Formats: sequence, structure tokens, C-alpha cells
Amino acid sequence: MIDILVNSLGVVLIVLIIYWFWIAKPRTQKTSSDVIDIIVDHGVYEPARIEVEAGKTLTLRFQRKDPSPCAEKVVFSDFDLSVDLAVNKPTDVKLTPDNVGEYPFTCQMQMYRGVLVVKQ
Ligand SMILES: [Cu+2]
Repeated sequence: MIDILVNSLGVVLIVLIIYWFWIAKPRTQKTSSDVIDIIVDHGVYEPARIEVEAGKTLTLRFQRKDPSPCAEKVVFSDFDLSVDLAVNKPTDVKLTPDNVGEYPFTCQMQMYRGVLVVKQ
């Protein structure tokens, strides 16, 4: 009985992994330039380097797949912003970076690392 349960859980996981890595990707590329999807999984933000235009409001749509507590927050220290990310549910972070520069964003332990590159 337990075997069946474990096996079916494994199958579900495999299907999910295949979905996120091969099927879900084209959908991400279709979003408008103001909304940027960021996958949070396996210790990395994907994409981890995001180039944006200064003075433009953008939405960073975090898609957290990693259920570990490590991934539960995203912190934009330069913007005094800390946001809780729900697992398998998109979380939107709206920002209007006015000044050109590089602004790192991390999880609360700084293991996940990304950078927002603001250009003129
Ligand atoms: Cu962490």
C-alpha cells in the first residue's frame, strides 16, 4: 500500500518537473515586457539577472516551486522590501526603480541570489 503511494507520488513529481521545465517555459516567454516571470527553484532564481528600464513600473512575478523555508521570502534590501512567496502560486512584486544601478535581491539567508539591473 505504502509502495503504491510512494510510487504515485514519484510519478506526480516527475510529471510536475517535466511540466515546469519543458512545457511551462514557452508560456513564460509570452508575457508582456512589464511582467517578468521568475522561477524560484533548486536554489536559483531563473532568470537571476533582470535588465529593466529606469522609471518604468514593472511586475516581478515570482513562481516559487521550492517548498523549503529557504525560498519563502524575497528581499530587495535597496528598496526596503521583503515579500513572502507562496508555493506554486505566483506572487507579484511591483517596483518602479528610478535610479540606474544594480540592485540585488535574495532570499532571507542570501542563498538565492538575483540582481535587478536598471538601465537608462
Ligand atoms: Cu534561503
